Amino acid sequence: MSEVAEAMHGFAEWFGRPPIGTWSAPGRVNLIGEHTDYNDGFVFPFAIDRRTAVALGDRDDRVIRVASSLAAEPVEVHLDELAPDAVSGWSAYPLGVAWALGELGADLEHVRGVDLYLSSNVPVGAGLSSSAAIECAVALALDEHWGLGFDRPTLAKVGQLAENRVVGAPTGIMDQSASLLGEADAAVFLDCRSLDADVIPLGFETDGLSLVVIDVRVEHAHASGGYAARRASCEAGARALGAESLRDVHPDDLARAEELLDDETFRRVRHVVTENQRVLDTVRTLREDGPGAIGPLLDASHVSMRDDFEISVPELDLAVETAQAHGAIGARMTGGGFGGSAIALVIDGLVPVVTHEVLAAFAERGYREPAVFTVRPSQGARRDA
Ligand code: GAF
Repeated sequence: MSEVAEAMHGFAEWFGRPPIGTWSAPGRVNLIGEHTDYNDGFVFPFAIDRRTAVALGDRDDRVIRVASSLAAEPVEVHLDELAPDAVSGWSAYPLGVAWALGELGADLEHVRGVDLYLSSNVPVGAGLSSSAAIECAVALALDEHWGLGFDRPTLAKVGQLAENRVVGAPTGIMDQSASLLGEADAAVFLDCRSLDADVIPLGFETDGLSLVVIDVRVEHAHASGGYAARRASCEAGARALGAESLRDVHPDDLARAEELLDDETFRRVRHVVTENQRVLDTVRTLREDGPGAIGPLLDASHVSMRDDFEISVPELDLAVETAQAHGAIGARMTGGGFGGSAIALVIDGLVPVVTHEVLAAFAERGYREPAVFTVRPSQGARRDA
């Protein structure tokens, strides 16, 4: 059953009536541009063919009730009591979105409550933004149902605000932008300072290329630890260099940065500065020479994350190195790091070889068996029924 059919079915089972509408939003793979979004930089992610669906029914009172295939019991909250600390656990994502809509200007005093049922086939903890998929599906559903009229860039901010303030993860705007703005066979080239977005055809299918995801099944959490520490280092680096953000530091400034900064902060800064340039180079290379030519930029991005930003783990390095050694055009870890997934751009015919070799390499090292599968650049959030 598709996630849309499952959401409609689950809704009817829990709430005893059919939903009045069903919306869905995808997870994402970031092709390149990691930890650049909260530095006002450039990213180049795409929406994937794994989605979260939300079925919605109206109510006569002002209660929001959410149920999910992933949770044993529904959670409910009165609209007058929505606040960042009033919700926790998995329901912080959908209920946080309802709160964030109000923060960004929606008049929630005159809307009625809703029942929501969520169903997803975006793997959780794989670094493919299952959280953004929930946020964006719910944001679009509530926006349309309540007639709020927010545009998609604003809905992306709603999802980010829910994640930052309600879930408590200091993340940027990339994942929600990919989930809301993505299109089939294309990636979203986003300037995270101006929020200008350009949807650029990838041409994977016409050029006979597949995007292989290797979920190394090492769990990460962006609400704690390394992610926030990296963000703090970037902000400290920008301050020390007298820049508003690392977006304003350019490759030519790195020699001066090396003199001014301690070694660790310098390497954090160098990653962001060179990664921004790699995003621009990837977009240009894609346009001029096609997707088969972007491999070296993906490879260089991984080295930078491994050595300078230090967000890779041995399992991600093994996935990348094995894919490269067996014919991948390019490979890198994707997402926030410390676990999650690696991606490899592979000629269609070599997918079975890369898959086999990655599984064999993990078995030989005694690592947990990774999940290896292909994803297709797909349409962003939409109403399905
Ligand atoms: C996570 C965050 F949610 C994004 O905002 C981004 O910073 C990414 O890590 C790293 O590029 O997915």
